Amino acid sequence: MPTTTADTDTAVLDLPESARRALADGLRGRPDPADDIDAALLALYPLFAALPPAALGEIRDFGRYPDAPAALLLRGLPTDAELPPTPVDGGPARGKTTFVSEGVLLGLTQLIGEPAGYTTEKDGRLIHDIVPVDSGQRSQTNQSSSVFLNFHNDITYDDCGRYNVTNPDFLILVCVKASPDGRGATFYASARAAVAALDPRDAAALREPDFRMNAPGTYCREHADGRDVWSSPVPVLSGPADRPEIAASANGVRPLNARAEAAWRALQEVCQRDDVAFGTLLRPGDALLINNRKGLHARDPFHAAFDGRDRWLQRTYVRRSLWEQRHRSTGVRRIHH
Ligand SMILES: O=C(O)CCC(=O)C(=O)O
Repeated sequence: MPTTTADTDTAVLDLPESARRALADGLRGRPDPADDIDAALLALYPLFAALPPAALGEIRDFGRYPDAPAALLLRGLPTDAELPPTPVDGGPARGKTTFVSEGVLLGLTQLIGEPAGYTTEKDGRLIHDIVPVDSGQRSQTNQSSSVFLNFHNDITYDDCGRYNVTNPDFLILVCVKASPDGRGATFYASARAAVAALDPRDAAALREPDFRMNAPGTYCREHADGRDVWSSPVPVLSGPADRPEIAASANGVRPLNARAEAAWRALQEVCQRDDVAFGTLLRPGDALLINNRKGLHARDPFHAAFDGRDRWLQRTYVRRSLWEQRHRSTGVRRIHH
């Protein structure tokens, strides 16, 4: 059974060695799933459905129930025996000859929803390589390394100007390589835990549409000629008091009045508290399942040498259903503008 940390709304689940071995056997020799994503998903389905029932139930619940943990750390997953150098350009690794991490990512994804890609994020790929990039070291993007990546949720900027509707419901991070300097911890602060720690006046102010959110840094750089792209005024918190939804851009939140400014600062402060945020240094064999609506995530700085040994995660964006974003379809299944 998972270890649940009630205050932080997170759970840790260690898979038994027999489950790791079964997945490792099933993933051995598989082709690159990017070659035919639906064929890969189909082949992965029975493999992951054969996980021990307690673990399978926990992962399925994570994807379904409002009262399930907001983040779930799975440990004891199989890893690739040999790895090429960590890519340095934010793109996929050249020379990866086994696809265990990709199989783990997609197999878990399929237990909670559908992998979804966006042309404005990693060129529409379904598997994202999260690696430090020299030119983005200090940016508020997943390419950064030398700065704290602020508490945020992942936004897929919607040209229709709708801020939150088509964001991923979940993201999954699989660790391929940990940072050699032992830093780069990932954090998750659930909205529920944050609200419980906030002054009620600040929580109320965060529910007002008094904030503008910047589009993701990669969107601004690659799709808006380096300009910021501010949303219309939106709230940070929404939904029922006992199950709030939260949204905040890593690349900038602009409070529109003094009350909103104070509340935004208070939120940043409580997210730094150990009793609010869950922190983990991801290692190979770990996968962190993140509910992108129930909470915000962040990452500590780490040293990047761009020498092929740097920290390397892989990520998928997961939608419960692809239906609500059909207006963004590129015509290629799963890929959206
Ligand atoms: O690198 C990490 O641990 C977090 C990555 C992240 O913030 C993201 O993928 O949005």
